[in-house]
Amino acid sequence: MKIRTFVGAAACSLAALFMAGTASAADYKSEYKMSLVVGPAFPWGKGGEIWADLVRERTDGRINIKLYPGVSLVQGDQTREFPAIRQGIIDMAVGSTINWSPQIKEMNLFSMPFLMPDYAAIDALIHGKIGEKMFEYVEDAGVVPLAWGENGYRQITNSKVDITQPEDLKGLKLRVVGSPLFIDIFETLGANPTQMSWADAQPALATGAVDGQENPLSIYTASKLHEVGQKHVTLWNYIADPLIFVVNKEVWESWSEEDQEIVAEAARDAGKQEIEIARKGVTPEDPSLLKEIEELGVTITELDEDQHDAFVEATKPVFDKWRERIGPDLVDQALEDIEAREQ
Ligand code: X2X
Repeated sequence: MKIRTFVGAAACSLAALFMAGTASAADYKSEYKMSLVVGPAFPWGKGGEIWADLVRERTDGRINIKLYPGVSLVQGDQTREFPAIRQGIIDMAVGSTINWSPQIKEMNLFSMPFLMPDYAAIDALIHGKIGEKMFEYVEDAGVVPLAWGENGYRQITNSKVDITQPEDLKGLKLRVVGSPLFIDIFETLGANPTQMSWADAQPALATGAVDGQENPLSIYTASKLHEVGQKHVTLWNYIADPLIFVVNKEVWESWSEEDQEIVAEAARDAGKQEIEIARKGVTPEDPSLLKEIEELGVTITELDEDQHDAFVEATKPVFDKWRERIGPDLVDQALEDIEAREQ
């Protein structure tokens, strides 16, 4: 009797081992939760939706993903998204490098003022050595990175003045995102920045608690920021935040190799499409979105070279300070790769 129990138990644990190794269908959840700051009305959320749809189709429904925009799985606090992915509160995400910078300091690289002068520079970084390094940092933090996307060049908007020079920012109350680098940039420019989540930003703009904010124009239009007094837009291309498609590690390891490959390829396909959508209407070749914004009674200010250089000069102390914090080697590598980019 005793022997029989022992043999039975051994057979059971062998079976358990075997199951764990092959990721049987029984390990799959009926639904996987994808975190996003904004939903499919925005290029960013659209990218998440494309990824989820491709995965559902290509796995014949084995992997079924539900979108949670508004970072609702972390009560709207986007700076807590990355730890929640690590912990498994979130199964997968398409997240901005800005929002994960509090946990991975190297991600601040993309928020260095005036680092990336054009789209070719962004591409040189995300598809080059820097992109690989960033994926290593994500992996070291225990999360599986799969593909790049893009939120976009962040333009400054406000309810008071047409900004053409650093002095125009003096005393402006601005909502900024959750990395201290943004506080440094705007304090150096003489503004009065306050860090708050995107969820809190919109009511703060509507009530006039803050005068302005900075975000890509796709976020500006889809959120109808012209309706909350943001009638002055200045195109200064000071920062662009890439997006990263990721999966929680345990979830990843619970999938068969075949399904891992499907999810990874779908992320790359979705990322590529998302970047195209994010750049639509806001490039030198296709400025159609700018026209649409002007038709809403908004003033769009473009900087000439001297005006642009004045901002670069004014933010240089912040660049130098954060070069040390992020890691001089990483920043210098980025500068080198941008210098060598194909135009
Ligand atoms: O909060 C923002 O400004 C947003 C939506 O752009 C990010 O999540 C980085």
